[in-house]
Amino acid sequence: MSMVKQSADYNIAEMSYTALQNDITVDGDLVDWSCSEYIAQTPFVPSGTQNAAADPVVFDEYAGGIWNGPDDHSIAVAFNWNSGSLFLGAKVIDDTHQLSGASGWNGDSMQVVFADDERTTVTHLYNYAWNAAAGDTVHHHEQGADGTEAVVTRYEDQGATTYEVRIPGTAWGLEENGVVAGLALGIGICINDGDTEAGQGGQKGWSGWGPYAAVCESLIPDLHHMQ
Ligand SMILES: [Ca+2]
Ligand SMILES: [Ca+2]
Ligand SMILES: [Ca+2]
Repeated sequence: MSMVKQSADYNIAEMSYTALQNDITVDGDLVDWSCSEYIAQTPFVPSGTQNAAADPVVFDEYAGGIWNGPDDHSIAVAFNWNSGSLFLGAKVIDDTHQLSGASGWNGDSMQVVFADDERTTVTHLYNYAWNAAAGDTVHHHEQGADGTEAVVTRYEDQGATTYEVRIPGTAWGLEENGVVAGLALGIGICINDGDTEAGQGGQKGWSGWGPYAAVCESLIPDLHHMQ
């Protein structure tokens, strides 16, 4: 099992990840991810408030958002699979939890985009968030099959939020328990931050792994490759 990380001089096209085969319980407790390699704070070209010629960042401020450093927002993401499912796990360090309504993107939330292995066609767009007011996890299946499971948990005392998501292999047209080693797909993860300080509510910036594929789905080359 291995993961190819970006080179020191940062080439976005080199980023790929080989997921571990592992059974994950979708319950908000990341203890079952302990053997997984996490991708954390990967740089990306910003365009929320800058242009594509800007240096890569680990957080892109947007719409007046201000990033105060890792305690404000920082992420680690991992992937596992078993015969029935692809699993996504994320831990987000975040000083305050804020979500506007029951949105899947306007505030603290995770947006996931999948594409085909050639990274030319978006196949799935899924958004998840913790809706504290309702005491429930938001599932927003924007594109692709329904039937994903997600638990988003806010640990207020730790200033942290976890995301655990199960996407059934049937969402890719595979048979029940038809996921096998060697399958590959394109993936982008965008994790948004909104905060409770004045003027910081809603989608005020993001980090992620190829986040522009999720925020702006026309930027397919931003997607990474996973098998
Ligand atoms: Ca778990
Ligand atoms: Ca924050
Ligand atoms: Ca937040």
